[in-house]
Amino acid sequence: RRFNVAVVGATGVVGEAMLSILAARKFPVGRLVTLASGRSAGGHVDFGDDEVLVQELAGFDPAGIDIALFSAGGEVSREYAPKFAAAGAVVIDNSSAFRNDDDVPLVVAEINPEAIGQRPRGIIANPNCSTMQMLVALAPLHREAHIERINVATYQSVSGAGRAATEELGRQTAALLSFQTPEPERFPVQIAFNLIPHIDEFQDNGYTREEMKLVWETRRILGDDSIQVNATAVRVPVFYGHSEAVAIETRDKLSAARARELLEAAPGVVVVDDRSPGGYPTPVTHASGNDAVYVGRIREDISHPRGLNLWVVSDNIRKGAALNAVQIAELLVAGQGG
Ligand code: A2P
Ligand code: 11C
Repeated sequence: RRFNVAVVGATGVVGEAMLSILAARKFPVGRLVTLASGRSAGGHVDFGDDEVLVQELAGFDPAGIDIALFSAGGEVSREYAPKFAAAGAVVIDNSSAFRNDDDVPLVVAEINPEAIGQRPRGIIANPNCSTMQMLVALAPLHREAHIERINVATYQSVSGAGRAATEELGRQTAALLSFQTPEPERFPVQIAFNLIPHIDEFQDNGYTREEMKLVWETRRILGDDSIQVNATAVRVPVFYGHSEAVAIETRDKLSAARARELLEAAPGVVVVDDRSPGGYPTPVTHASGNDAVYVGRIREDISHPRGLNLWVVSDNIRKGAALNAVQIAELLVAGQGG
């Protein structure tokens, strides 16, 4: 059987990756519909060797669509995902619109695939990229030793903020190297040759929303409200690939050697941990354009008896967004989770 698939936000960085991953993994696509705003309707996007016409989302009739992959921002999802679901599609939504709703499963393919079966609203949420890669690495450690607390600092690439932000890093870098002073546009301050400790909106408690997503989403995906998460999310001048310095405290002692063993056996994880120059993953040398979550710098915390440190790097557009959405679609067509 083949499935009629809609990609909403098909011209964006995540939409483009969804199309390329659907084609590369030979997803059984029947009709493919690529949707975006009126700004890019009439243009074309690549799907394997084909070019597909981009249509405007507003006014599109979703009847007959089996699976809709949404990545056009929260507002678009809030308005259109329920309409696609009402027309019979299963919506896999990459925005943050429904992630905290109890009746919308929040799924990482390697961790809680069974959750896709409980989707009363016809919507499945794809986690935020920074949570996704962290939990692909931490879930096997949690199962073994029970994580009580996570301290994480993220180093997030500009592609997480979309195509325009990615272009801004390129433009600013070129301008600064030509002795010009560019005005910031998408980012609040200069991102080239800089770091910005601010992603998404500030909350009343002083954390940003990106930091709180690491708290909320971790608890939902691991199904454990007792896990404490303390996060600092930072934007860095890297194009593709988020990195995270993760420090966990476990209930049961977990040695670095055992953690390494668990991670080497974990689905979706590649351990790169040679303790030598270059023997660790970085966004450019390992993550960018690849599917895995790379883990290195595995070491016991010298300041805590049951603490462990990890360095986790992954392509935020692939495993962090598009790949996981396609993996969920594959679980659906394989009939797993009903
Ligand atoms: P468009 O190209 O027409 O602006 P990115 O995260 O890389 O910026 O991509 C965002 C994606 O979401 C793009 O495909 C963009 O389409 C799409 N998008 C943004 N706003 C809307 C909207 N109101 N309706 C449909 N698609 C939208
Ligand atoms: C970033 N994590 O890197 C964000 C992008 O909740 O889906 C994704 C925001 C979200 O900027």
